[in-house]
Amino acid sequence: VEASIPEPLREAWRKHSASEFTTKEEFEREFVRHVETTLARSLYNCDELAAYSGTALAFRDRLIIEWNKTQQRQTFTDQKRVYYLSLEFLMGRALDNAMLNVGMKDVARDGLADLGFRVEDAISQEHDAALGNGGLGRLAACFLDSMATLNYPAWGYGLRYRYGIFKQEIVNGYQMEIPDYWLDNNPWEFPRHDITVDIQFYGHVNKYQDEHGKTCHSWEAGETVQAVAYDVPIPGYRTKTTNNLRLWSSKASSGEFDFQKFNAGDYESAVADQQTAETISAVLYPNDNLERGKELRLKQQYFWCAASLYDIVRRFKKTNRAWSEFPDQIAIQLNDTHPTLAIVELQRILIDFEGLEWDEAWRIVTGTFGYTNHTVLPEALEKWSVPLMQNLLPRHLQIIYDINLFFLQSVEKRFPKDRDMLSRVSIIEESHPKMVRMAHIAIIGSHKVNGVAELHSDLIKTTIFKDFVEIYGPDRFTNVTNGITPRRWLHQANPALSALIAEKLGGYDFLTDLTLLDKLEAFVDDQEFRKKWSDIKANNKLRLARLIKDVTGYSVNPQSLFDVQVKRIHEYKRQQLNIFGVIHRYLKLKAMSAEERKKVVPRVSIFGGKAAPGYWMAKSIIYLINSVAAVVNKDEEIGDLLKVIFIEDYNVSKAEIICPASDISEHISTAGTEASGTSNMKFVLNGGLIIGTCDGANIEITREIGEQNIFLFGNLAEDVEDLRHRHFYGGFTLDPQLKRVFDSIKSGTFGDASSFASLIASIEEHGDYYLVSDDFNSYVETHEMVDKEFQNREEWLAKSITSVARMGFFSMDRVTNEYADSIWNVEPLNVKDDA
Ligand code: CR1
Repeated sequence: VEASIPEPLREAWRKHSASEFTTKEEFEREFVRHVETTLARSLYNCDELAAYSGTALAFRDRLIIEWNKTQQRQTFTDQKRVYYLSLEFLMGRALDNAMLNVGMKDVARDGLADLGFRVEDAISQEHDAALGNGGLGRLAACFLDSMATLNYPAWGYGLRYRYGIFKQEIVNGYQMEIPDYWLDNNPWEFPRHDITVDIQFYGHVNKYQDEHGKTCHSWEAGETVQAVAYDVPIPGYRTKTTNNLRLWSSKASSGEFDFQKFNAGDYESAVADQQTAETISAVLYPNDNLERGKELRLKQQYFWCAASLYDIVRRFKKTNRAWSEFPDQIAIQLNDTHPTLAIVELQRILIDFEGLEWDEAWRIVTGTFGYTNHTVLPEALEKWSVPLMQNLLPRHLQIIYDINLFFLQSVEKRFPKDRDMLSRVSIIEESHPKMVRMAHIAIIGSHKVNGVAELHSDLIKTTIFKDFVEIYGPDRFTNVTNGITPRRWLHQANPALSALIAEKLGGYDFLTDLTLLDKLEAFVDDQEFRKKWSDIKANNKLRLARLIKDVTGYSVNPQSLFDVQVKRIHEYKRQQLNIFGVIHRYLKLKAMSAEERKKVVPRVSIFGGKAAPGYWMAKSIIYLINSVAAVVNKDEEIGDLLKVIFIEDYNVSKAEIICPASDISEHISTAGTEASGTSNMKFVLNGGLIIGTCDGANIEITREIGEQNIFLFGNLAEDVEDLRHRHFYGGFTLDPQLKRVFDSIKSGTFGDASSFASLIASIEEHGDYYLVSDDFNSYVETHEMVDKEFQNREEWLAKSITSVARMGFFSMDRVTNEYADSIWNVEPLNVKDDA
């Protein structure tokens, strides 16, 4: 249907086309208009939440005007586009980001002040958009910011979960999960009730011959669910580009619901069906680095992949290009294996609906997709059982078998008689039941596979995907080390530091070219600059101390060394190593004389992070941290020398307060297990030093900032296998200091010892898979060095400034450009000022 207005009538449109506020008065007018009309409030009942909403709506109007223009521009120039498929987008709050990216925060601050509000209070009313678990989801959000900032024609595609990651409450030391219903008062999404796709499930496949005698397949659905698009505008920083994040919501398909059961008088079950359909997009699976093979999760994946591909293909078909041009026009990036079904779906569209031959279709598919691997942990690698897939997606399973057949035939030719190789690389694992290995489809169906930091990219080539390197050669595999957006993680989270840097560098250009930070090194010895730098850190620590007081009730001394570990709770991330280290410190303090204690650097050990609800060991770690906190924090003999804090419900908006306030942060995974880590970058960019293992991006951070500026400890990835072996076959004794820690736990110092028995047993008795004992001594000694060096405040400051100056490499913009050059082959769209 042509919905475009004919040319003679367009004049009236153009005359009245929406315009953007630019002055304080105009902002105020928009704000009051929205409060009075959109919100139906008045100056007599405008609270802070309404002030937030009024401000957000005024900014939303601006974004949507730019969004419209951007979409028109991108359609008009018809360049190659990028589609970033991610099951998680951990966006956090949008208002502050919109204000800063648009460059109107000061206007809003002044306007709100005239109307009786503080901009900070309005901002803090916003509920985080938390459609993700951890680093993988946050990386997707940083991508969106960067792609818009750099003017790439790029869309994100995801699911519109009704419930984001659960809200964590700590009750008597235990984690409790509260549903996160985040959609009330969310002004940032635009429902597109006209953009819907019917998605099939179950049913069977019909095989038939067409009029030319060709064998065809049609999938007769057993069930249909409707996908409805919701669009979220993504503003770039200081650019006219506002890109789109399209999230799909599930709904009963109208044909299904309305008439069949309803007319049969079965109203209740008709409504129940509707609810079943809606469960598909109801909830984000709360696991980080763990897959559990649940049917609903597979349904989510197919629902989202099928809807997104339908949308992408529809847009492509409007251009009337030949199918062979598809990979020249479209790059699709798979954020981990979660969207792997998109590969199968595109092949299905091309052969079942568009009538292409297999080989031609497959060339298009592999030319289009790129796959990013984010983990080598075996428990996180996705596998779906064949019977499950057969039942839910019968046609897809056939296509997967065909992909596998052609692939294995080609492998067999090159490696004749290597049956082991064939079974290792097969898409199908010959277990009971048989399993579909999603990573294998992702590799076979993509032209590039990348890891997210150098060590990790090397590891996937030499371990989990070794055979594929032999088959395809090393060129299919590449590395793109992760980054972070400096807009949110410096400018927004740490406005004072950003302003100080801007003052020295003569403006904010470093926010779009982070390598400019290197000019800061010239000021390392500038006394006045140092003083300001250190005052900013002190203020950020005060801000965190207030947050700590608010959420835990504990008062901490902001002069103490703030030692932070915030991230998902996981055995491989080793929060247990940290809390055992804290107990060791406590025991040492208790054994000291009053005289000795005077020389001690006071410390606050700060933890935060969620455990997957079904991850018992992670929950025990949280309980241990809180149990230690309960004992240590009220020990008057110890006082300020040691405080232990668990900040509940760690999320993006809390990270924005925590990252700028650390003196030291912990990135202490067992070597070889943390693919990259990205909070390590956030902490260093905000002037904190880090203690870490030689793992993930810690290694490249060290290379950039210099090893004198980081506290590295522990065994290397190359030694992990041998060490694990030793735990089982003798030659291993528990670290004696760790043993003392265990003894004190077992004696009941921190409450009922049985609560911590399995945690200790995993180390003492079950092989210490994460090598806590092996690294304990080196960890403790390194912390002693931290204490010592922190006392030399001038030296510490110099390290802090030097490190920030050398962090340019970790900008998400470098990451985005690398993907664009080496994987997507796309160019930014040139945005003219008058466009
Ligand atoms: C990794 O564990 C990495 C992020 C983003 C995570 C973390 O080290 O920084 O990805 N992996 O690349 C993950 O969630 C499912 O895998």
